[in-house]
Amino acid sequence: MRKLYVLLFLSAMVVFAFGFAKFDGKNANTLAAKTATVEMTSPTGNGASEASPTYTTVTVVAGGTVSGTITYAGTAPAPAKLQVTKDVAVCGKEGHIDESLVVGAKKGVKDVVVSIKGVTQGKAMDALGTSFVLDQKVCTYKPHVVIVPVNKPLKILNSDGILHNIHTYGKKNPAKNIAQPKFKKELTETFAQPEAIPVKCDVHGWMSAWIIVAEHPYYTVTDADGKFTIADVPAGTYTVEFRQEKLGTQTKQVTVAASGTATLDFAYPAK
Ligand SMILES: [Cu+2]
Repeated sequence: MRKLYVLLFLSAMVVFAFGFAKFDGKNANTLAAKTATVEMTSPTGNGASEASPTYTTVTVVAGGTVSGTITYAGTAPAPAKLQVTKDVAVCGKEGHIDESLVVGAKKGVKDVVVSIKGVTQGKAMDALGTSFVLDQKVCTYKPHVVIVPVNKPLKILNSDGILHNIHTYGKKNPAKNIAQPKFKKELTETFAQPEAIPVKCDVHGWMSAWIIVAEHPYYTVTDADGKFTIADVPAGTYTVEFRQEKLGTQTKQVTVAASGTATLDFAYPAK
């Protein structure tokens, strides 16, 4: 009799397992979408409203493109030269400039973070890349602005063979203050909340960078000519945010047609 019970129990397990596997395979997208909806609307009242909105990957059919140029409407001063006051043998191999505002020959503004606000579904996060690196090289952060998705590892490299110190000043993410001695070529950090986080080195006061923690893949940074492109945008009307550390944050509306390209140029007023 007892054997019979065991047999029945095992049979039930097998049926359940197969049933679940089938459901899981066929309805994975539906399940993920439902879970996302529940999480976003759940009135838990325990601080969940501050959590990053859930992003769901879907197949973007006939996605459009937003592209444009961010300029400075005025004559920008040449970036200030920074004085190397420590570890000159390594840090002085190249000249250093203040990268907090870099305006190109045609007034294009470099390193403006461009993002589409409030996107909850669309292309895969991999559109931002699969490897995210902030290098410390000749005592400069490269790049000056790095985008990393939430909870994805950011590799922090020390290419200089001297002591650097990563000091992040997040408000939503815990601040980090990590010594990276010369033998520590690589360390990895993750960030759980979307935020623009200033980074400084306590050893070399002139070193400065930004880590942009992205909750969805519709983020980019302008190139040296101030140009940007964001592709595979589902058709619709969006608010696009421009963020520059010295010039501030601005938003603009844009409507993206299916398979279309919307041009969105913006000029920061002269300061
Ligand atoms: Cu340093």
